Amino acid sequence: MKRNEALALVEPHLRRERFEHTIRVTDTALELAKPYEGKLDTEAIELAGIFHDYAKYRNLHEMKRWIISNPLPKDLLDYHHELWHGPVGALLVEREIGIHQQDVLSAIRWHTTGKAKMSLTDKLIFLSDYIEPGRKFSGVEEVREAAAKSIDVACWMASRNTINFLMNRNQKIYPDTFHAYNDLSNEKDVIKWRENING
Ligand code: DGI
Ligand code: FE
Ligand code: FE
Repeated sequence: MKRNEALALVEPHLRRERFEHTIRVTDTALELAKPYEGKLDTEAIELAGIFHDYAKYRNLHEMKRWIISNPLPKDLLDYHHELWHGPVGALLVEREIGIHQQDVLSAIRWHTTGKAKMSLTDKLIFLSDYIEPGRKFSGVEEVREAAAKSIDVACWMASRNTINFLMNRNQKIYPDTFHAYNDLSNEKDVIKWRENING
């Protein structure tokens, strides 16, 4: 599927600012993918970026029904509904758009929480969603700088910042959010970064 065709399919499902965010995420992911050209399917990255927030504005009752009636983890229902649009999005992108590529669906599915053992494509979408130029999170600049050197360190920081942010607001943390953080902590660049900081 070509970029413009994909954008035309997603646009009616998103508000203007979300559509613009979608384009920035896609372009950030393609930029971060450049050093891996040849090892990565850039069309998969592009499609995952374009469709990552496909289900963002779906009706909550409808999303709940999708989770109940499909093979998705039921514990999602015990957590904030903000976490539903990734897994439900992957399902709907497959059914409604007809994209069956597992690497695309996986990156969409895990883009909010992350998970242990993310693929490089999963990581690039997860990270680009966090650092795209429109994001103003506190600490985002440090993550942008890290991304230029190590995708793993930058993903680890994004997941650390999200956990800190949520805990400071007394929110529950979905297990896969912690799994992403712990798993990334074992990557060699992250081990090195932590050793430098902790002395
Ligand atoms: O859809 P976007 O706004 O582009 O970004 P996103 O898919 O990363 O969703 C962002 C929200 O999800 C953000 O407010 C943080 C929240 N989030 C991520 N992990 C967790 C979480 N919220 C809860 N309650 N628990 C989590 O584990
Ligand atoms: Fe999202
Ligand atoms: Fe997003």
